[in-house]
Amino acid sequence: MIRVSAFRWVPPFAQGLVRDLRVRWALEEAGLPYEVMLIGPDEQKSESYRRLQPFGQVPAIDDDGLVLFESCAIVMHLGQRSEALMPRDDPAQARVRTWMLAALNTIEPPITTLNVIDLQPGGAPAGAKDMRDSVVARIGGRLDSLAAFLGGRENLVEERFTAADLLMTTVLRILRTTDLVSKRPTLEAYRLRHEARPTFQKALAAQMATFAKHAPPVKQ
Ligand SMILES: N[C@@H](CCC(=O)N[C@@H](CS)C(=O)NCC(=O)O)C(=O)O
Repeated sequence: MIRVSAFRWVPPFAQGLVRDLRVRWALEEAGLPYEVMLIGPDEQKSESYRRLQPFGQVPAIDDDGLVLFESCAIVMHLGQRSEALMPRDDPAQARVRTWMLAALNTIEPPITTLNVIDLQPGGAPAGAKDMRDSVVARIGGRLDSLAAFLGGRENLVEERFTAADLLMTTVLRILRTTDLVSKRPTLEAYRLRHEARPTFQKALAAQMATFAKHAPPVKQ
């Protein structure tokens, strides 16, 4: 049975975005049975968890002794096991891998930079405005290119849902507190279409239910 690591609880700004969602969603698409291994700050630092994920992050998986981390590597591994995520022929698989990496290496990095600026404790420092504007412009350029590539297509590769759409959708979601995706109708429709998949809804509901169950008591 595949075991996936996930956080017991994260603050609301991160709920629904934590990267174990990618793996849960892929497992739901593949129809593979799995169990979730919940961790918190203490386990993150522990030697036993670092053997699964050297940086103490989530997600990691243990697939009957095969230990993997990095959400992209995990979803690629699951793609090898299920045609629901990856077509079986080599050229099509190569195209899917290309777009998986484009999602995480080309689209996601400037979005991560924006998050670092916006999530500074106490808000972004005054001097960060120019840098923020330039990061937003970079994200906008990448999103325009993505929208141009998609044009009227529903999916990135092979005119069917693949692991490339799965990762790209989870990356676009990160921008939910901005209008960067919502003001681009092609991308907004793409995101909403894939988020409407029952497999995504099931994975998201499971992640959110865990956070609700382990929410810290509200201070009076
Ligand atoms: N590149 C890694 C990034 C993993 C990552 O950033 N995980 C976050 C949660 S979404 C985490 O564990 N953060 C806690 C930390 O970095 O200590 C992947 O895609 O798996």
